[in-house]
Amino acid sequence: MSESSSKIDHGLMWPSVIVTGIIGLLLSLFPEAGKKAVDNLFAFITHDFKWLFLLFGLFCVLFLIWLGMSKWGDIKLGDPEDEPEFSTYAWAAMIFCAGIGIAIVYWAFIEPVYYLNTSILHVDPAAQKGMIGELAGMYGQFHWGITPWAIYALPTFPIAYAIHVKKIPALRLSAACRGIIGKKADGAFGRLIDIVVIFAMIGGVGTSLGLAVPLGTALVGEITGLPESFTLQVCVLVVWTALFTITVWAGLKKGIAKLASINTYIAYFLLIYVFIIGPTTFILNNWCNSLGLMFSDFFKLSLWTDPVTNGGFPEGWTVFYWAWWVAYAPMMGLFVARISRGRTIRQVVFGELVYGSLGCWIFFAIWGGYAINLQTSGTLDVYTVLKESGWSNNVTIVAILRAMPGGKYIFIPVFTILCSIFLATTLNSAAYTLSSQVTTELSGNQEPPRWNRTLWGLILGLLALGLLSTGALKAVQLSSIIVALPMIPVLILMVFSLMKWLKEDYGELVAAKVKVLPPEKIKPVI
Ligand code: NM2
Repeated sequence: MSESSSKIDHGLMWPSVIVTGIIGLLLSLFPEAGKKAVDNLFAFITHDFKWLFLLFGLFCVLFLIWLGMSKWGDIKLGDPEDEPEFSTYAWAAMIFCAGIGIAIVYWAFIEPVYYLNTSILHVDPAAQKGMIGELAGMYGQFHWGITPWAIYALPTFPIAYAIHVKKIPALRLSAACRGIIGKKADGAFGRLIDIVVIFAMIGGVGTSLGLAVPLGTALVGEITGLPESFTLQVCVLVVWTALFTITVWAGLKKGIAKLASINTYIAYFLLIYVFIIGPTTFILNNWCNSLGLMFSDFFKLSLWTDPVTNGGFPEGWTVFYWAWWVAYAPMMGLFVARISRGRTIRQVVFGELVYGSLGCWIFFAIWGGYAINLQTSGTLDVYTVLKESGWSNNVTIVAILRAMPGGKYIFIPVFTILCSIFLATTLNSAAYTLSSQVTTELSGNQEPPRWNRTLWGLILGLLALGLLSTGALKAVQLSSIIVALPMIPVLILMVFSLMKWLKEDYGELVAAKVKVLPPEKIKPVI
């Protein structure tokens, strides 16, 4: 684990650090002007490009299903004798934990609450209460299901093919575009791609931090009785960043990995807890129903732009989510590619889509179902709590948790631990990936320099501070949306690169392959 021979690519590192630092500072110093700029940009990108985000999401699903089912699906990501390094369970669990963090615990309770009184797909919430209740459950499954996981999975294949088959040490995404851009990957064009990727990661993490810090503050406030304020948020952010900095500095990488695995048990506990206090049958019925609605309307949901009334639903939700996953896609692609050597394209496509979606569906089915039931059963008017708190997600999440039996003394404290660990692990892997992106000559078992990882942690903290100063959820969402836009063409380039490589290497084999098993290989009927 030596750090000595690694070099920093200054041309990549400093522009990204400086630009992010300046944005963070400007937003903190001029929150009002920042908020205006955010509103305008948000409206512009999400409105003018919503078709692009939606089409891209659907493209990812269709392309991957085709790829997995086609003859290319048989191709192994590795040498013929390579066997998968991890068991399928461990592999799926690692993918899920790497891809999902604070975001799901944040949205699973609160997202359906918004839908309970919103006109979605032109259904009038006042006139069609039953339908709106059902859509509230369904949309959670849609927004956290196949499409987002397909967005995550897309870059995995070009990267994995580059690393395991072409043997290019593709720590950078420009290398995975080589099939199409060739030598240009080493020049200005390659650098442009890598800068887009770095900003995508920064923007995506900015959204996660921007959501997590106020939630953490609200939870700390609930436990300690301190009133929620911007100052308390800053304190929480500073403590979190400081803790993170100390762990990186002290080289507690193993410690963080351990914390991450403990966190999965905490998550299981909190899921089972809510499933049991239930109402269990409502949760199961509602989940079953949601999946039905989602599958039957999949194309309509995937492409709904609301072009005539422009009510803002696709922009505020679907487009935002797709963008957020796009922003995280390079990081996930690099990670999943690394752990997937020895698996076939088909195994990885369907493994990631199925296990990933299933994991998210369970969170939304249980926690989201619980929140919907509070409203529809008349136990707690969560929608009114949300509205009267001035659309404060945090106040509403705390109210939902407090309504549970044992909410205050069991669920909330454990939930707070869950959130803190998730945040630490997300911040840690982001700082780690960012610094390996700007470090050259890093071999497989080397770590990027410690100061560099710490600096990234601090810069991300500064960005979060800026986003929080505007006090606007839109600023936090925009952080992902703005970086995802240029990331889409990069991802498409990678797909072309992959297809070119596959045809070059396997074209003839795949075309000639006749798959008939010899009779002795057919298992006898018992
Ligand atoms: N995604 C899954 O904050 C986090 O949980 C990281 C975010 C892209 C919405 C992942």
